[in-house]
Amino acid sequence: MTSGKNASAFGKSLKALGLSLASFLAVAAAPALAQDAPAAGSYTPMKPTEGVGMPVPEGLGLQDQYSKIGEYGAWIHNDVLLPIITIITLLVLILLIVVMVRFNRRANPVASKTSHNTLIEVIWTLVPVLILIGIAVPSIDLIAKQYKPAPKGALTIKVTGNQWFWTYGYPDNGDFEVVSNMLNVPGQPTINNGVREVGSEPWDGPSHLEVDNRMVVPAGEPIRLQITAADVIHSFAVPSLWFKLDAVPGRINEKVLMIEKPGVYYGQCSELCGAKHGYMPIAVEALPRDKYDAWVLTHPGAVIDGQKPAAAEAAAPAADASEAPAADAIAEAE
Ligand SMILES: [Cu+2]
Repeated sequence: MTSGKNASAFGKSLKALGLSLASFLAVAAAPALAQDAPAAGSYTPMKPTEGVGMPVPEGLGLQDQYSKIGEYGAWIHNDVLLPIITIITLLVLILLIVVMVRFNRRANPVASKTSHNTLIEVIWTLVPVLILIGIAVPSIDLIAKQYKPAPKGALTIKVTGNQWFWTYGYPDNGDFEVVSNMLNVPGQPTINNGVREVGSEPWDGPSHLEVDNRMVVPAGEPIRLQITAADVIHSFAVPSLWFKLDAVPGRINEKVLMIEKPGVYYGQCSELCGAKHGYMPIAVEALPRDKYDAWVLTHPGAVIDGQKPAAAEAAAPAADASEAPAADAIAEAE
């Protein structure tokens, strides 16, 4: 009995010792883990969705748009310009056919001597003027919206075009830099410094568009892209994000990039920049803020700007309202 009691007491104290040892280890390990965390964020590249942010076989027209400005631009193209140009083209074609059939020398031997008609002259002056005004109003509005500066708290990313790859700098996240090369195409010579063949990882997108290191950005918040070039003129262009801006050596061009939902969006250099101009694709991976921060932390020396997530939440509805300045929304959130 006694020995049993002693044994259970011994067991209890051993258990207590074990518990305290475990809690001691946990406490000791916690700061170490917390310290390790910034250097060891986690990131697995996102698998692109077929047909999203990339060209499709036999595709006609604009790619589907994944930014507010892109949706607006696509609307102007598809619902304003295309119908107008179709109607005008058909009208001119019909008029030509009517003239050829009804007013040729055989069908109409005695030509009319009419040389002026005030009503018709007013109509064919006024109608084109009205059409041009109808095109100008949304077009100028679109240009103005495209070049609206980024709100004050927006994340800045530096894009540099090089012969023939892109580098992406993250000054707000500790100023690390990502070098982005096209992946090798199986059976073809290595074009750039691509480290592996396209298709060798499950998240690889189309060949000639996929890169070794993507430009990772947060989705749903305005990003200030500052674009320049190191050697010759390049152009940073992603069709599904309605984004194209020249990269000019010695000069910084700036434009807001705002991607509505997470995904991978592909583009290419769009300025003839030398022999391998066709082999410097752009892959933009938009991630939710928390996943973006985790990606940032995979880089040595990376820092997270704690205010940025709040800015993101505040900026998203402001961007929806399109007229509401996002900077004010960010200031309010702060
Ligand atoms: Cu280029």
